[in-house]
Amino acid sequence: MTPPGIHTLAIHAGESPDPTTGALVPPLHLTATFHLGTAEAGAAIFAGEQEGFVYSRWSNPTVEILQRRVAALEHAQAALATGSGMAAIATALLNIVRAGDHVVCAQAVYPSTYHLLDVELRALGIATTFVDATDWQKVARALTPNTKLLYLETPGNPLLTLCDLAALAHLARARGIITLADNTFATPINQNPLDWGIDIVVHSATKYLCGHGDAVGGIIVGGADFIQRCANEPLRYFGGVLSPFNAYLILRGIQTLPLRVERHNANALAVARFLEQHPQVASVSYPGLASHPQHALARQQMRGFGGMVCFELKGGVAAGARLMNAVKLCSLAVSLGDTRTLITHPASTTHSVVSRAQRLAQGVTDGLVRLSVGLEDVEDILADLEQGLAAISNF
Ligand code: LCS
Repeated sequence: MTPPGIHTLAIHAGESPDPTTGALVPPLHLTATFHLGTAEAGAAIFAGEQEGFVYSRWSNPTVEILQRRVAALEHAQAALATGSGMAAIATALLNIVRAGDHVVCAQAVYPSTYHLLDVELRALGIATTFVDATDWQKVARALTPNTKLLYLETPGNPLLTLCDLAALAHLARARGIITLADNTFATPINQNPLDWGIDIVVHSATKYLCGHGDAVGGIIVGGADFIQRCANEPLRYFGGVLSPFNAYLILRGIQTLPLRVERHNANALAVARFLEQHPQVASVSYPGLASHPQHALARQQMRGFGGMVCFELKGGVAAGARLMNAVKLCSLAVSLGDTRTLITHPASTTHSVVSRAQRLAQGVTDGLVRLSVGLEDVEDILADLEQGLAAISNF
């Protein structure tokens, strides 16, 4: 039998009708604890001799359906849901590195990830070297005998630079180094890092997986042993678990993920093309544009180019502020992957947690604007940007 298609998996993977009621929609199990049955059954569950739910910090049936579904979409053996994208990243990291270990991380990653490695984990004795991971030779030069992990994000937040997943996975594997890729921007619809040899994938499920901007969550996917250890050690004891309620919302959102991503891809390409020819715009970054320096790599490792677009206004930071105050349909808000089009100015928001020097080294200039292109009619998005850009020159 041919394997199910992506829309079928997004709707059905990991679920079956509820055995007690027949409910077709996975029930929301809002319970902290579970009846253990008998003293003997409870002891057997605790001893690991029998399967069973005990406590929702350990596992929860609604959360487990989400985990099975994302594992299927990412072509992975297993997945583990967490309370946020940062909890997914922290849990995965704490399952890999110990004091004395070294991490090599792509320079262009979500700034809170940068901070987690650069400040929080450094304080625990874990050193990180940040490199331009668009160039595999720079990555190779940064590896040391105690490098345990190569951390990647592709496309990177917010500049949309890419890492060559196959080349970097090959480089790391030859040296026994674990590879991890944050696939939040691409989604499993546009890219499956495990298929290119990456060991572990993380997502902020807050974004496209949920898709409606109403829940914070995260997920780690990878091999069954790795995921089991994440569940039994860092997640259980540091405690960054996902609420069953948020798992329910994210599961609901995932059913339309392939449909939504298709439209995010189409709307973002149209917006990128519009911006590229606009006289107020100095440059546009979108992996789907021929002008993107890694467009060939994008075509090779991605099936679609995503909903995120970045651009630099000729008028710099002042023009950016005017644009953000002039737009009406686009919402001035952080986060991404929502149905709504969101517009941000990274220098004053997401990237304010890193120093200006680090921000500039990452290529995040003062006048950079980031768009999470939503699912509205593209004509309406373009009209709003047009009038917003006109307001800059009319100032
Ligand atoms: N990874 C990436 C690529 C992200 O963009 C974010 C959040 C995270 C991980 C963390 O996920 P969270 O804990 O928020 O679920 N990115 C945000 C952004 O660009 N604006 O606001 C949040």
